[in-house]
Amino acid sequence: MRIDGLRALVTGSTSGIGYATAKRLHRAGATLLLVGRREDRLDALAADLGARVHARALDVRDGGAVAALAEDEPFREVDVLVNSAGLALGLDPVDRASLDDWDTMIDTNCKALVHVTRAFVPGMVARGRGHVVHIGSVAGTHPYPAGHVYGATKAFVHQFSQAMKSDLAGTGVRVTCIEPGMVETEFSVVRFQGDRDRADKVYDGMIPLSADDIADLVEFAVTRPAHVNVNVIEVMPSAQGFGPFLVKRS
Ligand code: NDP
Ligand code: 8X3
Repeated sequence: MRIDGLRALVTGSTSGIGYATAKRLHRAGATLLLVGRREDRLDALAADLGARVHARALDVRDGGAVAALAEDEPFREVDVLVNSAGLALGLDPVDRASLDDWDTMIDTNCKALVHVTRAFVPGMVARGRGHVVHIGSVAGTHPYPAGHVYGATKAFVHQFSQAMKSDLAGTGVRVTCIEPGMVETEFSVVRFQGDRDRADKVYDGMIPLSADDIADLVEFAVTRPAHVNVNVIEVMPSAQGFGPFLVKRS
């Protein structure tokens, strides 16, 4: 499939994977519809990209704003939707983690993602073409200490994607869930509430994935021939692996 001429909406395009994906799809010829909260970043990216760009600053947790966006002219006909907006907050064990952080992760990674998807998929089905790409995580499949609610939100994204695929089979609308391991973006800075030193330590002494590595995979999935649906891509840095089962001995 060719990307030029398509309209691609990327949530979370102010940073990281969404930013790299927006740039990648634009370079391939798509018209970009950028969404994120930080208006200055959207303006800077739009200025950088030049033509074929529309941007809206909004919080994807605002269901009314998301529904209104789908009625807004440049956003009415979306061919490719990349749901990258999301976050992890905190790394405290389940008995000490913040309930507010849990709510924010659930509201953003799960509720907002389904609201955005629900706003744009009916138009795709009516036009008989479209592609929804969700950014899940290895954390949705492989548990790690203090990954509880973040991992659970990404398990939700995985299962929602797979079930969507069942509903949309034969409609011309494709669904892909890309599930990365460690990608060096602002992800850890956000997780540790702006503590850059702690965030940097996450990637110390190893080569993490880059946001561009993930944008590559989005482009790969979107450019397969129309009869090919890439369901799930799980990807990790070569230096990352899985932990052994934990056993607490008395
Ligand atoms: P970044 O922090 O660099 O980017 C997150 C993006 O999400 C920002 O553009 C941010 O924009 C946007 N966002 C967050 N909350 C909202 C909101 N309420 N409304 C609108 N936009 C929002 O992290 P990544 O690029 O790494 O993360 C992108 C996705 O990839 C997330 O879903 C994350 O869970 C997932 N992921 C990340 C991995 C990693 O190791 N980095 C690994 C696996 C998955 P703004 O603040 O301007 O609103
Ligand atoms: C982010 C990947 O391993 O930091 O989703 O949870 S991980």
